[in-house]
Amino acid sequence: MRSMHNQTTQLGFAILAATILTSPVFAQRMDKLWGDRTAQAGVGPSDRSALFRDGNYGMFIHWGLYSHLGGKWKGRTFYGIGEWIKRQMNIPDDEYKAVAKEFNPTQFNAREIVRVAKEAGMRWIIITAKHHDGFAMFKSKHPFNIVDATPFGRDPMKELADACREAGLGFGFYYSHNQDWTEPGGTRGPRKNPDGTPASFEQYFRRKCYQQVKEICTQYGPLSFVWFDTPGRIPKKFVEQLVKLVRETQPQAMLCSRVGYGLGDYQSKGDMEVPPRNIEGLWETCDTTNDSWSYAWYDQNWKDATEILHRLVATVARGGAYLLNVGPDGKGRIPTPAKQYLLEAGQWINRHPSVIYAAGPSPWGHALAWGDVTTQNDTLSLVVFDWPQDGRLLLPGLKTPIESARIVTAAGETPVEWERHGAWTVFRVPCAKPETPAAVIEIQTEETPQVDQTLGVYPNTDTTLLVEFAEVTGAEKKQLRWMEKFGEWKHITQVGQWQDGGKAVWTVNVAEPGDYMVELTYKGEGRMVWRIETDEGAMLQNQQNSATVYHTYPFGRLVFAKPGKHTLTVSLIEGDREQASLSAMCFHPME
Ligand code: FHN
Repeated sequence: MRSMHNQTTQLGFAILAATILTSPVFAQRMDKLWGDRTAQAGVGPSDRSALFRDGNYGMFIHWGLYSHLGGKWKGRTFYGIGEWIKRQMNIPDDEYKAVAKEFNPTQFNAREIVRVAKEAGMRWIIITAKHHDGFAMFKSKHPFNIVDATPFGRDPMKELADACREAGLGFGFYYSHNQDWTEPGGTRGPRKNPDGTPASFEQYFRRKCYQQVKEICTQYGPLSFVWFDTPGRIPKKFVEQLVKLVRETQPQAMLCSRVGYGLGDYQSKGDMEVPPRNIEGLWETCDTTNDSWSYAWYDQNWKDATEILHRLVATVARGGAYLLNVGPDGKGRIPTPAKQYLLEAGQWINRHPSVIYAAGPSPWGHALAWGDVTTQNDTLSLVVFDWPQDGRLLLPGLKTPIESARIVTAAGETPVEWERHGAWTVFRVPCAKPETPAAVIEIQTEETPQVDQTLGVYPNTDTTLLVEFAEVTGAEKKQLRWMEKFGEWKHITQVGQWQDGGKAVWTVNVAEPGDYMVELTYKGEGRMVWRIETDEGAMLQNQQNSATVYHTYPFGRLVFAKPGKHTLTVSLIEGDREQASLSAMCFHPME
């Protein structure tokens, strides 16, 4: 199982391909590309947002001419998100366009894709109608399209739209409105027309973008979404025209914030970003089943069912919707491992629909050590991935009286006893995990659940304290993101720029006194001495080496003498203060 905690640890072992990709400048550039990530307010409950708000889980599909290349050009592999192969491998326009003559996805089966999405528990599909390469996967007046330029000759978007409708799934299009690498005037496209005259963005917009958006909005029946991407520096007037067009032709369609200028209906987070704390309003995280969005022959870094569910549940618990991508290959088939893990996850969702659909966010505001919590009115669903071995599931901070508690499995419901110990509720559970990948305990509270959100330190489960939740003085708390190949973004909150006396302070609620092995996750340069102190006077100081990637280092044993609220302070005593970047502290209860 690859929990998100483990993933963070694993980041430490990854090799950074190019330091430029980690630079803040590059990350800022992505901010520009993803655009103003605010969204329009005022979408009410009975309107077009209903599917998005209640469905919480959709399928994203990146499929295009690049899928035929599958990450390989003239015998060389591009190790990055596959749909960028044209640009990253500098494939000349005429050679790229000629690929269309070989693109014949005869195994494409819209009904099969819809079956997978439906059985996976997804409530809508959004597919790339045109990506940055400029190739239209639908019948268009522009000749560079799948119906007119390939031997395939079918309109797969029509087939998929119909299949979704038939199966009762929402359907939407991704459209790259700003970048078009093969159309004169498109961003990053040719600067000149074939006759040598200069090409303008306005020209690209009028002749291709606007016309094609009209086509996708009028040829495929009602759409639930129009998902524009990478607005970059597109002038506002063009975005306004697209928004007007979508509103007029597809009044039920939701627009994501990547249309630009805050004109979307909901916020789209950064690629592959599951936020650590709850976010208000309508928002989505788009993620992918492996590293690439589109099919790449070498990419076997699949998320298994556990990881898919972990990320889905975490997103829903933070208040968002999860849009999970698959990249069908050049023949039109979803890769088998993606299918298998999605369907496995779907079986679990099918057993626990109320954990996902129309579920509210966790009153804790963040993940808990063993998993996460979603809600339906006064019912809390505790989704337990890391099942405690000692028959006690500990829940910190629930202030509202509990009416009933039960373990819910496919076989039925088993009542659970509980006791209150200070701010903690201890549920008496079987030592064996009742269900995999996650067990669900449903708690009915007597009234709307009220919670003290203080982070818990658990006596029977490892606890990771992210710096996201620390008060920081004399150092800088900042979100970092980077990619290790190209386009597969990693996100972390870290504390850097340590001044003398700088510190990160967590307030925690310790369930039981005891001994804990403490680890720190950080990166930097050379040896570093860190100090960890508690408000009880316990202190741990130790030296460890560092690396240019995040790595988790053991620091030693720390003792809590009394249960209850404590503060934990981490400071850098010696080491390169500029380079030191702390991301988390972890507590392992000692036997
Ligand atoms: O550049 C694209 C990328 O290829 C992919 O489509 C993702 C999906 O969110 N959007 C852009 C980068 O953010």
